[in-house]
Amino acid sequence: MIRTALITGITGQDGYYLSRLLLEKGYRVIGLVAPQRRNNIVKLGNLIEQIEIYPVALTDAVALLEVVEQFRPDEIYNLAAPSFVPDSWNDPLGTLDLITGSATRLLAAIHQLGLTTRVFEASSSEMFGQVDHAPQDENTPFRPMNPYAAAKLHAHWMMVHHRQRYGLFACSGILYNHESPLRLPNFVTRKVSLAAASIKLGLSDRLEMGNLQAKRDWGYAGDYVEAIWRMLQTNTPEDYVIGTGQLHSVQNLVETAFGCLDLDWTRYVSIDSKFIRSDEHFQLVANPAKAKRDLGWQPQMTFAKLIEEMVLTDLDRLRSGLIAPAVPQQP
Ligand code: GDR
Repeated sequence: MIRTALITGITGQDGYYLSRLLLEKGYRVIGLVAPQRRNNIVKLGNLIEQIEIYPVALTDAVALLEVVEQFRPDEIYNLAAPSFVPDSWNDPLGTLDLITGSATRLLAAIHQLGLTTRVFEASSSEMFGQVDHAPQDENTPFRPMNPYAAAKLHAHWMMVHHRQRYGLFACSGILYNHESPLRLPNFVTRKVSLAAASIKLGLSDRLEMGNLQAKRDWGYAGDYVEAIWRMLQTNTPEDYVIGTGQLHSVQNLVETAFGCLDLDWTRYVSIDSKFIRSDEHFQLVANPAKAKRDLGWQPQMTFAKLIEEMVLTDLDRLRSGLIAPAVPQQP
C-alpha cells in the first residue's frame, strides 16, 4: 500500500528534506503552498516532478478541509509558519493566526472528517524562552518571550488537546535550531556562511552581526526530518524534544565558518546593534534522551561539518553565479 503524506510549507528548508526522505521511502507526497508563493516551488529542485503541489491558503478552513478530504492522507506534516522570530513583533496577530490558526484548522479538518490521519506539528525550542535550567526536555516549563514563541506554544497545546479529547494521533516535535545550505540568509548560520564565502571571493569585505555571545543548539535539518518521520511511526502519539544537546556561541559559528576558508574573522566582523535582540535566552539546549530512547534517533552531522558544508556550498554557488553575494541586511 502506498502511503500518502501531506506537507504544508513544502517549499521551506524542512519541506525539501522531508519530501526527499518520504519519496525515498515510497510515499505519495502532496505539497501545499500559499497561492501567492506558488513560484517558490522551484526551491524543490529535482524533487518537483515527484511531488503533487496544490496552492491552498492555510487561513482558508474550507479549502483545507477540501484538500484533506480529497487525499485522506495517512500523515500530515505541518511545517508552514513564519519562522524568522524578530518579524513576529511586526505582526503579532498575523503570526498567531498563521501559526496557531493553521494548526487548529488542520486538526479541525481531521476531526470533522473522522480520519485516522497522523499529524505532526513543528513546535519550537523558543517556547521554552526564559529557561531557568539547561538542558531542556519534554517536562521543562514553557515561558515564551516573543509573539512567535507564544503562537508556537498555542499551536503546541492545540495538538495536546486534540490528542487528549478526540484521540487524534497528533504530536509535536520541539525542534531546536536546524540548518542546512537551504537556510534563508536572514538566519544567522546562512548569513555567516554566505558572508564568509563572499569575502573569500573578494565580493564583500565586511559582516555586521548581532550578539556574538548568543548561544544556540544548532543541528542539521536532514537529521531532524528523520526524527519527525519517526515520531509518526510510533504506537502512541507523544511530543519529543529534538536537538543535539550541544551549545555553541555565534562567535564560535563565525570562527568555524571563516576558519574553513582560512580567513581571520576579526578583520571583517563588526557588531551592529540593530541585530541585537532583547527577547531571547542563551541556554536553549536540548536533552534529546527521549527521542534517542523511544525513536532510536541520533543526529549524524556534527556542528563543524554542518557549517563547513554550508560555507562550501555557498562558495560553489557564488563561483557559478547561482546566487548573489552577501549584502548588509535589515534585521
Ligand atoms: P532563531 O534563529 O531566532 O534562534 O530561530 P536565528 O538564526 O535568526 O538566530 C540565532 C541566534 O543568533 C543570534 N544572532 C543573530 N541572528 C541573526 N539572524 N542575525 C545576526 O546578525 C545575528 N547575530 C547574532 C540571534 O540573536 C540568535 O540568538 C530559529 C528559527 O528557525 C525559528 O523558526 C525556530 O523556531 C528556532 O530557531 C528554534
